[in-house]
Amino acid sequence: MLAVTRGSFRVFRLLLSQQYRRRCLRPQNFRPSRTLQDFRWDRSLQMLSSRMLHTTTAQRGPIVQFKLSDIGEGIMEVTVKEWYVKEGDKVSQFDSICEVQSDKASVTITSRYDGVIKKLYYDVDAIALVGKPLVDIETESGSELIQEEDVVETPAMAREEHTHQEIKGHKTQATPAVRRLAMENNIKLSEVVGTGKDGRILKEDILNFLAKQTGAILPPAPSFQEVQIPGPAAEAPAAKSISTPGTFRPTPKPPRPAFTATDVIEPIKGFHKAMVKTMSAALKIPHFGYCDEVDLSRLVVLRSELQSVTAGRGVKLSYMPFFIKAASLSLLHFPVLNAAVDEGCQNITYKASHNIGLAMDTTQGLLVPNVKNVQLLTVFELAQELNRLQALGAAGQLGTAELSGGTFTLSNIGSIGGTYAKPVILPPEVAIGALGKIQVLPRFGADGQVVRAHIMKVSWSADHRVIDGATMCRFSNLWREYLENPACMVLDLK
Ligand code: CAO
Repeated sequence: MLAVTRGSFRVFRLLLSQQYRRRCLRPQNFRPSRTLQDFRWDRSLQMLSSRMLHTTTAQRGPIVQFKLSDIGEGIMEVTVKEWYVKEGDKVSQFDSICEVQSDKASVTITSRYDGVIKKLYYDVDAIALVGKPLVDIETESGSELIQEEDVVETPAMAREEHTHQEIKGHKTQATPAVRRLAMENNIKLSEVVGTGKDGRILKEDILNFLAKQTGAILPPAPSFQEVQIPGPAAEAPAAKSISTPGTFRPTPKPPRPAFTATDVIEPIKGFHKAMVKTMSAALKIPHFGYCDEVDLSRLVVLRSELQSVTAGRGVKLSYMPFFIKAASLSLLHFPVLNAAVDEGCQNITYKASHNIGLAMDTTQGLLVPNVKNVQLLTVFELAQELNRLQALGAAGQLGTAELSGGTFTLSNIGSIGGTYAKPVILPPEVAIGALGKIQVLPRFGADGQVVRAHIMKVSWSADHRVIDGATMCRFSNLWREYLENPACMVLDLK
């Protein structure tokens, strides 16, 4: 089961990591070969005819037929996931028109024009083809200027400014002024958490983002509170004096049972289609499985002591920063586990950075953002970064920067409630660990007495073509030792 589910976030991570080229929708009459002079002449004619027809067409401009342009990566078709407009709706520039999904990413199409939607070419869930019309917009008479930008060969920067397809799994709402501010500061909107209505990105959000990037000191993470994942974790007081392992996120309401009289067949598309491909690729890897249990009793005490400290600094401290840091410290001794192999397994690259991915249950489903350069971070910095990633995940705004470049993965299935798992490696990585829930169980203490111990099962998978069982086992032992004796981590922390 985990193997199948695991595939979904592998797909997101692997495929979203590929850099999309941003493209714009072009009106049907777009002719790249036309010069600026041609255009000015055309425009004079348009203005002249507009004046001549003043009484009948004063408020209306031409109907522009948008085609779905090439969005790269060899994508020839997309699924229309949602229309944000209907025929007859007024739209302004940058208003979202629809969400389409390829087998590699979701793309929000936004309007290039002020005008009225005249025709939608597809129903929801229909397949839209690249190069074919998507929507007709009757432009307003003042929209000639915008057409000019379509027709004139624009330099790369200007083209970027007028990008109307945005790669992300989430509809980003922001005014043109905010988009401009983001662009001028080289900020991707997909990486900004919007705090306005329905997640709209406000000017303050851009400024906050910028301040964080430049290291300016901000009040303790106020925006994090606003997008925190709901549930016990979010509601619990930040500085809990006792720790209660097993406080899991609430089980979501089970879907209503569905009874159908006949079998239902539906095509596999979008992310699921990509999951099929990536799962098939991953299963070519000979997986070596190794399981152990870790006694986290000392870590449970340590975390509960540190929780109030980090809370005072505006950061929530879970167990993940320790698991991740212990993994990084252990990877220093076993670099072959932080490696990548090429197709056909001809070469192995030992990665310098420990970019440790973590499976995350987000509003978009399972995603695997990674924490970059864990080898350089303190446990506190890791917690901070995890808070940021969780906030982005909760807001559906994890971007390519967070989702790409991972070198090793941990999947905390225990935070949902699982104990054991059989994780599937995310190619081209070579190892992955799945963490079970921390349970209070009886174990024998040093003097032979039965004691209450906080036990967590860990299940590793390694690519057996390049990693042998003994290496995996030694790595796991070292990782376990760090976690069972967290004070030892202090010795090895940079
Ligand atoms: N056992 C017991 N308790 C756990 C736990 C575990 N394995 N993992 C987390 N918890 C506790 C946390 O300590 C926290 O408790 P407190 O409120 O006392 O601090 C609470 O559960 C909620 O933690 P969290 O989920 O907010 O934070 P986290 O850093 O532990 O986990 C993340 C972060 C991203 C791993 C988690 O939010 C998440 O998305 N988990 C699901 C991952 C997933 O779906 N994996 C399955 C992939 S297989 O297809």
